[in-house]
Amino acid sequence: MQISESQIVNGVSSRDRKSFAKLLSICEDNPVMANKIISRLQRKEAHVVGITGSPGVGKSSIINALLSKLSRRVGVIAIDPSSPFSGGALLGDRIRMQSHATDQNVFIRSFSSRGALGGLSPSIFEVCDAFETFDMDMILIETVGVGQSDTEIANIADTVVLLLSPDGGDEIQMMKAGIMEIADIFVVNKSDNPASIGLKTKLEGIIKFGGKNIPVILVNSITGDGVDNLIKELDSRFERIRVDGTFASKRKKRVFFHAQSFLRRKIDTIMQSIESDETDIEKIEKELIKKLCS
Ligand SMILES: Nc1nc2c(ncn2[C@@H]2O[C@H](COP(=O)(O)OP(=O)(O)OP(=O)(O)O)[C@@H](O)[C@H]2O)c(=O)[nH]1
Ligand SMILES: [Mg+2]
Repeated sequence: MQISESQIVNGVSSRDRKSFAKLLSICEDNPVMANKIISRLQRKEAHVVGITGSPGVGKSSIINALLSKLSRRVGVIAIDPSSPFSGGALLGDRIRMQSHATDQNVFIRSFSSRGALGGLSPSIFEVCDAFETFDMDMILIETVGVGQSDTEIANIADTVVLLLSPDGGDEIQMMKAGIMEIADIFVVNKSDNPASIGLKTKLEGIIKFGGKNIPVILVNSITGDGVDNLIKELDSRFERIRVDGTFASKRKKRVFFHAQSFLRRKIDTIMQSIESDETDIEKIEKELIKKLCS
């Protein structure tokens, strides 16, 4: 049965999960319609937290641990790599977070990154806005964790949490420069591994050397040890950035990045409809502009 825009608006306002799920699908398939529906809904400014780090560092596990301790409305956006080889990882994420799937205050949705750069989904901005219309207090985004190109999360998140773990060899050495720079909070996960203390000390040394003041928190995502400290740090940061203007300026920039992502998607869609055997770039450009303006 076809569901109308007004039905979705009414459903989402009254916290109906089916209507919200439908809105998320629209975000993926039809950004124009999604933005239109979102603009008709009330939005709450949630704390948008990006969780990033190398594959296997414990991103899904820490989200699971956070969900167990956060007694508030939380949305989870998990980005699955689109590669067919990572089917196992996707299933793992679902199983790890499954225990929270029936919690009325939690809404978890996985999205494909569909080959988009930056380890995020092309519809991430619409999806994040949509979660804010569903009365969420916090939105957790798990990135694919592809390393170098994983810095786009800073364009959308109010706070970026970078996870490291001691079992990945010399992780700091392997980290690409850009990813270290976008972190607002560092978490050394897998604190049950004794090498985690050394990693924390090393990281603190690097941060101090760089003249920065970024917290490093030791966590065990399986037992939940240290997760309370992370929640405290997240909450105090959210309070701080709302007072000192960082939040407002990040949100302003987010609108720009949203527009950029929206227009890229639009151009991509038009390009797919242009004759692929056309070899004259100027003609292709003219055709694109004509379709963009129509
Ligand atoms: N010992 C220990 N193992 C952990 C901890 N946190 C996560 N793990 C394990 O590490 C493995 C990877 O955890 P995930 O949460 O799937 O890691 P991820 O970063 O989400 O992985 P991808 O999504 O595939 O990039 C799993 O086998 C977890 O059980 C921890 O604190 N201690
Ligand atoms: Mg994961």
